[in-house]
Amino acid sequence: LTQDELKKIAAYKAVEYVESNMVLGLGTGSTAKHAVARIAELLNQGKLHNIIGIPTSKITYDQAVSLGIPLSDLDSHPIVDLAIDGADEVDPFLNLVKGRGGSLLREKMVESSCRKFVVIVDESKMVKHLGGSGLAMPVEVVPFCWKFTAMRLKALFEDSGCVAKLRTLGENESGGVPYVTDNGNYIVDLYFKKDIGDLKVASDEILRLAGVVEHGMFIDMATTVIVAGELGVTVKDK
Ligand code: DER
Repeated sequence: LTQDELKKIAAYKAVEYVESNMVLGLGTGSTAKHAVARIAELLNQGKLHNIIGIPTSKITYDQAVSLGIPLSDLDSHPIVDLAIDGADEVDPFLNLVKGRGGSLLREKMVESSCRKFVVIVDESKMVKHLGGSGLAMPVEVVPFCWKFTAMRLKALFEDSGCVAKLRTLGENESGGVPYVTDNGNYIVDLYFKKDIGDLKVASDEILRLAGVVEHGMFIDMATTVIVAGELGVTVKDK
């Protein structure tokens, strides 16, 4: 099975939690894309009705519009029944790293206000500790003096050998054009040489920095994680 087939299997499994009349958080990324498509398919087959989607990014908004899923927002629907989204990393306590697709702020707004948050991943996303994989831990920051903020973020995690890099479009020598989020902010990606210890402490320290908008650690938020692997699908409940 290809990685995309595994993503699709996890996504379809998650959509089994969807019932008619639900307000649904629609996730962002290559895995969540399959869940959005599946929801639209069931709506069009008449197997689901009266669904309202709350998209977690402009790209998911566009996909849902193109598929005919009725949409609204958190202002009109502050309580979301179920959110389905992917993740970049999942630890044994179902804590997540998200945001490598750049949508972490709107995702966290939607997913922190939902009754049930089902995460869909292929098995490659499972890790022992968040941030230890050497892959990016995204932090959304205001563009104003982003270098100052990046320097302070790096200093927070000096003993974890932290490197802080502005996310740019295309990788070229001149550093390229800064990636701009749906909310008009920049992303500073943090890279750690070893895991960052207590996640809640790290989260509080990051969020206390004026200039930081949000980070990609989703702690104690997932209620269920669906993992699709070569040997089958595993459902992990909190
Ligand atoms: O950027 C994001 O938050 C995405 O949801 C990411 O966490 C998962 O994207 P993927 O399903 O394409 O790997």
